Amino acid sequence: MPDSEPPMRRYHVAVIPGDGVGPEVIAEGCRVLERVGSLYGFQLALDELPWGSGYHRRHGRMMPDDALETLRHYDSLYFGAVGTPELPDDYTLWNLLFPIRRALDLYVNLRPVRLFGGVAGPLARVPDGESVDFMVVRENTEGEYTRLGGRSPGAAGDELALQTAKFTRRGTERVLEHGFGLARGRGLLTSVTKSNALVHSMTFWDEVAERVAARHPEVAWERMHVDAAAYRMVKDPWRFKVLVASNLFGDILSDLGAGLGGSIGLAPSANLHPGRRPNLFEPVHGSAPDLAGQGIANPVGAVWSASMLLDDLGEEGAGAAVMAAIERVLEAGLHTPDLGGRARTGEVGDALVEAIEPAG
Ligand code: GGG
Repeated sequence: MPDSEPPMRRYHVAVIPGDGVGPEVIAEGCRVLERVGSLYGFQLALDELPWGSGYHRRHGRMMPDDALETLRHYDSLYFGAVGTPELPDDYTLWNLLFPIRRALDLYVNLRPVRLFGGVAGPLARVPDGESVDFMVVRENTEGEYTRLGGRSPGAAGDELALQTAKFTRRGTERVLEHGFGLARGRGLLTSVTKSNALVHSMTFWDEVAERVAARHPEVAWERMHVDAAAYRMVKDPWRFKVLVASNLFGDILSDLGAGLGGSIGLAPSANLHPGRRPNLFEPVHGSAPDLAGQGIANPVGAVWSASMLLDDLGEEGAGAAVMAAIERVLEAGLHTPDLGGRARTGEVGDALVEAIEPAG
């Protein structure tokens, strides 16, 4: 009997390039995904979904009514950016990206920070033997980003706006659990709050952190206020390994981390419901309308996000090959203008595709 070939691994990925520079960087990410799939023996069916502000111009909404149901059938989601000067930012965000994150309950927003070789970061000196390489675990479905609250017109000068944060035991516990799990392989966990000022929500977070920490006695951990974390992230960022923070604090600290890494154009993110699919992968940067159409956006954040997507599909070898290609291209000095270089988006994409090494 001849040995029968195992069936080709095949994954369905919904690609939502979105607005601004999103389509430009996601196009490079798709080229990288196709190349690495052909080298590593799997097929990726990449279905482009033209949702976002362009869709809004034609249909009066950011995505179709059945969009969230459509997405559930995919193995993975690859997202570009959302936002356009034509529409209010809160409208575009709350009618595209946020509904997707919430409908799929993608409660972990994992944002790695790394200062690559060949990239001039803003830090004067990283001590020998240390490296800037940490993860921000951002709570992604509740916290400060809710629609709870409202505005009261009042008399002139007396207007009032209330914005209420929401912290549930389940929501807080599960994101901290994820952080402690990650820290097992990486070292110190930092739980970020501001419990001296936010006496209800953040003291609650601290209590939940104590409880989760007790289940992980092998993990070294600390509590830190967000202002102190911002300071230490500039002063000695190499001390951090895994930070877990609320939706707002995680959003802010991961942008600070992107600055430490040399450019927000390099920063990736994964929106995860661990153990479930589909998850969503997107560069941290927004739509950057000022750069759109010029062919100079940095595609590395989108391509690094594609590497995280591959890891999530169980194609870790391919994911590592994409990371190695990023390291080589940055080290060789092929940099877009955000990193002080002159390379164009497509040139960096070409180099990344070329730099992917076949499976050993
Ligand atoms: N690719 C990311 C993107 O388009 N971000 C827009 C944004 O403002 N996101 C807010 C968030 O991540 O919560």
